[in-house]
Amino acid sequence: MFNFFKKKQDEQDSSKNMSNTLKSALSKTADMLFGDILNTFSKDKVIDDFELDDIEATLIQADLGIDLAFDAVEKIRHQKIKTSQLKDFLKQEFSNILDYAPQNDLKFDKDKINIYLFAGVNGAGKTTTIGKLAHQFKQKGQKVLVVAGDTFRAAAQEQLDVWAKRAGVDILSENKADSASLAYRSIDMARKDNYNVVLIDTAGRLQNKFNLIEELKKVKNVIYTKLEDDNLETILVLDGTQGQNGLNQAMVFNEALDLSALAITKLDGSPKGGIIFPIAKNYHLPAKLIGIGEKIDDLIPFKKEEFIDALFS
Ligand SMILES: Nc1nc2c(ncn2[C@@H]2O[C@H](COP(=O)(O)OP(=O)(O)O)[C@@H](O)[C@H]2O)c(=O)[nH]1
Ligand SMILES: [Mg+2]
Repeated sequence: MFNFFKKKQDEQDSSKNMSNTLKSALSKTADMLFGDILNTFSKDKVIDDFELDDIEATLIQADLGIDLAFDAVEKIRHQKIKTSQLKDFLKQEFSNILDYAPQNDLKFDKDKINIYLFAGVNGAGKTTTIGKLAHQFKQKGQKVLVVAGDTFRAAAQEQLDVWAKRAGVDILSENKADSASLAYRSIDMARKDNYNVVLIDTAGRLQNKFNLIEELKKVKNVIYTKLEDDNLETILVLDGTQGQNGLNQAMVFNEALDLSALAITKLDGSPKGGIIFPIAKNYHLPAKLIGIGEKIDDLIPFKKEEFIDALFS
């Protein structure tokens, strides 16, 4: 289904197909939330306590987290929301929650060197997301360098190499280098060879939290010392199937990197897209990219209205 849409997609009709693709990708989250909640009411009446408990449980199950679910249910109770008003109420409520995070696109300035530093636990989808994004930038005519900063596993570097070839972009990769020195050299290389997009991969061994944080801080500091402008995006990649674990990961990586964006992956296979809401509320961290499959085209920009519409369609 995704492929069918994609094959027909071109620049002109991409926005329409984008929302179809998003709807398909979010259908599991939407079904869980609203298949359950909204389809259980037959007649229009004020929502009762019993139903409020159901709504709260459903919101928690969809990974909104206990606090947001509780807040929403309390508002429904106090405002005596009727069953016919519930969908619009929740839509507005969800939209408001996302406003805790600044809603803007991925930073990009064609006249600068744009650095994108990716962090996240192993398996979250960092390398894949970098490959997809490299492809998108390349398609738009940018000169792209990917940096194999996950230096602990040879396989991780090889995997990025495969993506670089697929996207037709250059790679900076070196055995046994540390990620901070690679990041340092990547910026020199970008200046010298006129790359304007640099995508940096990193390791994600959360088991050794202290070392991981120190290493990431070092990478970020190196980048800061080399760049004059605010053209760095620090992106947390979260596996959308992991639900509430994402909150803890946001805390750890935010401490290390003062994150500026969220990429949420695997929403094609997950009823858990709801995690972006508590992350927006607690960390003011905006979702900017959504992974909806394993292929090179399966990455779409996050747009608040589209996301909410897809969730409530
Ligand atoms: N279905 C699906 N799989 C994904 C997506 N993004 C990544 N993956 C898969 O998740 C696995 C781990 O991804 P990888 O990029 O290696 O994660 P990393 O360890 O964070 O670099 C791979 O098998 C990817 O193909 C996505 O958006 N959807
Ligand atoms: Mg990787």
